[in-house]
Amino acid sequence: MTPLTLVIGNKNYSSWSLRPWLALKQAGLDFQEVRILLDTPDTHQQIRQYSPSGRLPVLLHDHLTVWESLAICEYIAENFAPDLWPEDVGATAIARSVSHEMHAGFINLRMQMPMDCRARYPGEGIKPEVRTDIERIKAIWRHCRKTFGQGGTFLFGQFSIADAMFAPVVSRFITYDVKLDPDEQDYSDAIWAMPAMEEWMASADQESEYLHRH
Ligand SMILES: N[C@@H](CCC(=O)N[C@@H](CS)C(=O)NCC(=O)O)C(=O)O
Repeated sequence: MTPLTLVIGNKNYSSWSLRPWLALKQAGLDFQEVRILLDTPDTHQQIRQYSPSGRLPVLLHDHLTVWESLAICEYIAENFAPDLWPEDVGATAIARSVSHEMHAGFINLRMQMPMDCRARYPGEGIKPEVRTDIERIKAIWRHCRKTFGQGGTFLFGQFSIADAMFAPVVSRFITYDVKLDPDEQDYSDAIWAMPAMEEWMASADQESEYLHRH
């Protein structure tokens, strides 16, 4: 198979990079990782070498360059790992709906509670508009777990792209100490306990760059 390369940002901060990285790991695919440091004087120039949008992550495969985290996850599923979506067509439709909702939305949460895996800022960032985002995310988790989650510990039972899309939110909820009800906590724990998440967090711990985002 032609090698896959995923170009990502700093693991501590790049929530968009985590999503396809997790999908590749869960699919058991070998891939090379190229890491570009965010917020340096030549970040933009370096990203532009790979990414037509000037954003990370980017997947390089064969002659193709695929950008946008969700499009990369879709490419991985279509070409190598169809079980990254649920088997059932209806469940897949909802998994896609919540994945797109995450990809396109929750701007307040993303602005006020940026991913910072190593840090702990309990209670910071919880403004009313962020609370609205949090409540919607928790409702999605509860609905998916209750309706589709019987076959495992993830939103649709087995791991899917929907879980990859929400994994950075789990990290944010830990950093900012967002209180969860028991069902929500069980889901958060399931994501946090994934060996691939542990691997990402361990690498984030090793990174020495510090971006001042607060
Ligand atoms: N919608 C994009 C968002 C990508 C994005 O914003 N990436 C950030 C890193 S997490 C980035 O490339 N920032 C580069 C910069 O701001 O110079 C996706 O889903 O991939």
